[in-house]
Amino acid sequence: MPRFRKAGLPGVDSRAGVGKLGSMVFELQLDGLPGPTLSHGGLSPGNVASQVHGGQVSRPRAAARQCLAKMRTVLELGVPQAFLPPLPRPDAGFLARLGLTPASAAQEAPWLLAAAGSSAFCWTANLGTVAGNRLVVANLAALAHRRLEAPGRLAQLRRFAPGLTVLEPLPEHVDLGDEGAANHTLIRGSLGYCHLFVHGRDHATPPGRHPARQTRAASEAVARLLGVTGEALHARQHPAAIEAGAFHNDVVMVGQGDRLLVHRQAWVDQPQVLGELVRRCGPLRIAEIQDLDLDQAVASYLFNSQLLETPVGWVLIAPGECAEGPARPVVDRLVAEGFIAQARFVPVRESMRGGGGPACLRLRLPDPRVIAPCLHLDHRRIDRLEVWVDRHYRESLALAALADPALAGESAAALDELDHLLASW
Ligand code: SUG
Repeated sequence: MPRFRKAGLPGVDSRAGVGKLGSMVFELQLDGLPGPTLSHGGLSPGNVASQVHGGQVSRPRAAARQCLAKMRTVLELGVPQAFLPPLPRPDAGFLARLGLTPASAAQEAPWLLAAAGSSAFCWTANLGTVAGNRLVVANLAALAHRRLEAPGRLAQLRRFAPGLTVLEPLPEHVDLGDEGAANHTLIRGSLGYCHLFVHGRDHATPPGRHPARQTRAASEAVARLLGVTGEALHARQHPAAIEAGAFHNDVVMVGQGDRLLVHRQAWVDQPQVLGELVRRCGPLRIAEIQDLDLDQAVASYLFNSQLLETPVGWVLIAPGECAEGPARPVVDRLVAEGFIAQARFVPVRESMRGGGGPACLRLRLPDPRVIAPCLHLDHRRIDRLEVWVDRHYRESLALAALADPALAGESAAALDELDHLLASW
């Protein structure tokens, strides 16, 4: 298992959810790897990038390579990094339950074929919500293609995360829709900590133009199951943010430790929410961004950067799209004001085409030891995974190819070889 200077974290406070040694806190970044069927299905209403790119030819090899390159950047910063193998796709069982085969779905219901082949599981911020060593798997009840992920991820965690108490997803109903850590952030200040849960609606909220995926009832249930009800603060997403395409809160906010980067229109009653966070946690470094409108925030995905505390200070791993355009001056100002020490711009363009930026691709785990050693990465293992990707992933993929039996065979062979590789690590 690769070694990290301060990654062995004794005495994890399970309710605070953070392991600490000295003054440094290094959470594990657990990234999902896109699978060989990565495609642009246009499957997510309210997700601007998904809608714009739906139907376009995808580049599975580039997608996986870009995600591995991002993991390499995180490693270079001295932060522990692990990955989760892709789930088997296309999900023929899903189609069979609908009386379809891949071939008949291609004719009769192409969107169901796209759902069965979707590689959306790579966005692991939606895998579940974590506090300490407890994790509630997200039911992702809002969308058909994402709902398919929970059983596979549950099985993977049971296999690869022996140190985690993994709890089953909430019952699958849209009024109990739970989208995982994309709507949850642990904020910690000198006086205490707070689990910030953000929902889009409660069960009585009339539907808007775009789905509000996370419900208040789900957030409350997750807080109960994690045992953090007393430390939970529930905020509601600003309807204008959802309208603009912030289908998850992590499209307009990222927080870590005592730092919070947030768009000015992220939540309803935002001044009160920020005030309550400070009251509970003590002084916080809050960068509430005024000079990007919601459309610019969604286009750049600035707020979907990873905010990392590293041995070289605070680093923002921002999407390549922020290197220029209106987000760039904001990043430069964050550096100038000392909110971060530096920014790294990572090209994750294929993921971005489905509405997934750097932060969507990772789940944070406070204690790196809960994940099996074979999934922890170092540069040598990333080299090896790149070779594996190049051997098994197609350079390009049209949606119709999801019905190609050869693709299913290639995908199964790839996962099989990966399994053997992991067994040797
Ligand atoms: O759920 N996109 C994902 C993106 C998830 C981003 N995650 C976070 N914000 N944490 C979604 O909408 C697109 C699939 C398609 O259109 O093929 C998709 O599922």
